[in-house]
Amino acid sequence: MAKAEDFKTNVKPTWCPGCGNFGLWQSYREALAELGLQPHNTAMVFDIGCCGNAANWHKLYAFHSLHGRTIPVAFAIKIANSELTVVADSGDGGGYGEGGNHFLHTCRTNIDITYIVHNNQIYGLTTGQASPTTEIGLQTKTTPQGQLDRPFHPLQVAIAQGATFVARGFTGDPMQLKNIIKEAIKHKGFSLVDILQPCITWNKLNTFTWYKQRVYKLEEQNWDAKDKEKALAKAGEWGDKIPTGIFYQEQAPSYESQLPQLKDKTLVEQGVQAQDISKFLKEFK
Ligand SMILES: Cc1ncc(C[n+]2csc(CCOP(=O)(O)OP(=O)(O)O)c2C)c(N)n1
Ligand code: SF4
Ligand SMILES: [Mg+2]
Repeated sequence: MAKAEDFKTNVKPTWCPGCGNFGLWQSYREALAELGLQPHNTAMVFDIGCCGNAANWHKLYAFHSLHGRTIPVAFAIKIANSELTVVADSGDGGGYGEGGNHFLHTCRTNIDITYIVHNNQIYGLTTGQASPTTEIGLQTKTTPQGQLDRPFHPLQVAIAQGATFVARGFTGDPMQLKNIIKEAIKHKGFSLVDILQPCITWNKLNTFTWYKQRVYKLEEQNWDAKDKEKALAKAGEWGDKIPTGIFYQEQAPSYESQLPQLKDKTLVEQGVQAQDISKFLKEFK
């Protein structure tokens, strides 16, 4: 049985002291251990960003991909070896901006991967530009007069696009966060966990205190996560009150479980054989 510490390398994190990412890192390790996972049967794909640097301090199959491209890599890993637990890990910039198209369309597939997004409402690593989730009015390096665009609502988008598990956590509540991550990984299908992760250096509005004053837990409100219409409305709640927890969950066959090519064996177990493609090439003559 792996312990939480078994998922940790001895590389020291370079995050700013006090960054919300520390809480998430801890919740991750505990969730993986409590699910009985092992470093050799868990793959995590990281984006480029402060969040993505965690590729260096997670001991498992860690892949540091390109900005906005965690989902396609995670998708491919799952198709190649459907027995692995696969997690894609991104920031709000990479996940909802550069990788927005992957996000939109993967919600529709129900591939069994978990998508964790560190939502600090800012481009952190590149020193504080506005991201898709930046609040209207926030002054950043790219919006010196204040952000004009309306923020992207990842949970509403995911529900509308057909995602079968949609949740929000907060790094200031590591216990709830761990439990959400566990449920997301256990879920058979595409799961989104958007995480409120304060960037203490570049986002001076959405601080720990700002979130603490607003967040409340759905599980304390007798929430029915099967009601899609209510989930869609609840996912739009943002302001004086910000709900956290599992907004929506439905059971449906996962993408890879419906592929006839994977019915008997995973792709990696099938080996590579030479195929005669001359018949197809003749069509182009
Ligand atoms: C295609 C591409 N565009 C832009 C960049 C530059 N870049 C690297 S990290 C980053 C910001 C990352 O922000 P986010 O995804 O929110 O992660 P955070 O650093 O906040 O955790 C940007 C713009 C890049 N590496 N590749
Ligand atoms: S810049 Fe922000 S997100 Fe990046 S490590 Fe520092 S506090 Fe964390
Ligand atoms: Mg960010």
